[in-house]
Amino acid sequence: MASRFSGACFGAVLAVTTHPMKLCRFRSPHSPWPAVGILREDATVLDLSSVGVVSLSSLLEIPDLTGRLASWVRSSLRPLELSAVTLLAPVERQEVWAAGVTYLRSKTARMEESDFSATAYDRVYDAARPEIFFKAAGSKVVGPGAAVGIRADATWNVPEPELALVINSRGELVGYTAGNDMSSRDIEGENLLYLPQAKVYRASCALGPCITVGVTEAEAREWTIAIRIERGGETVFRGETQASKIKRSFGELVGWLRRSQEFPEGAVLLTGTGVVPPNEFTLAAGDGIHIAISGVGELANTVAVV
Ligand code: DO4
Ligand code: MG
Repeated sequence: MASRFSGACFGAVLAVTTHPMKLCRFRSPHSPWPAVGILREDATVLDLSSVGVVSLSSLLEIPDLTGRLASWVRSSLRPLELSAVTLLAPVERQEVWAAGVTYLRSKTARMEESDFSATAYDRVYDAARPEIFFKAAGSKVVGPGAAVGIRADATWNVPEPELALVINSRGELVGYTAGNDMSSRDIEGENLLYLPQAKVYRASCALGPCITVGVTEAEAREWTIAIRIERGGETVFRGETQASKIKRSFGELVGWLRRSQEFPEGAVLLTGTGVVPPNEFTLAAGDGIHIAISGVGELANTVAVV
């Protein structure tokens, strides 16, 4: 059964359907070009290039997306084994933005790390306008299995596991993926004006492994966001939160993102972190980061100094 409705909130149009499906970008030995596919529970991928899908961003513009995907699933597309393809970040030329201090845990952690900017975090948590910052050009985003970066000039580095909202050019919230908003806490804590340097550098953003479509905001808010960090075969940090703890609605966040600007290719919006490792923890080269969002899947990356 598919239920569908749309509504406007802060200028954002939210299109929601039931019928979750997972979309991915991948490279296969059959083509030199990245392709878009449907990732299935049986660990196979349906290559949508055979039905004329040339890009993820154009696919996300289709009005009855889940209906169209269902019809392609019913047609006899040849499945590829997941093990035979390489998953790529599910983003093309879309800009990636990030909301911050959307969980109480994030506000508390930022206030601890900084002296004179503590009140800024305190205020933005309760302010009408959320913190939203530019995170990455789509072309710079790291995909599943690749290395995320820690800055060579930073001493306190952490991953930020976040639910990411995927919107199309009309501002419709069409899907969800898992994201890592890598951050240098020493740089951010030294002075709030250094935030772009703490957040935007080589390989500072990872997304994947897929985009789940056909899920309402209410359903996505029931998801769990978990992280595990491995070092030398041992788990050195594990944490978990719930998307329901995000203070603002997704419509509100998307609405603020779209104020006075357009996204002709669509955009991705990270929704903030609710898991912060203890203050004495910092990432090291070679660590493994596993971010799992129920409803999306696991995004796994290694860490490299960049
Ligand atoms: O204000 C600093 C960044 C906040 C952030 O990235 C988060 O809360 O996830
Ligand atoms: Mg963040």
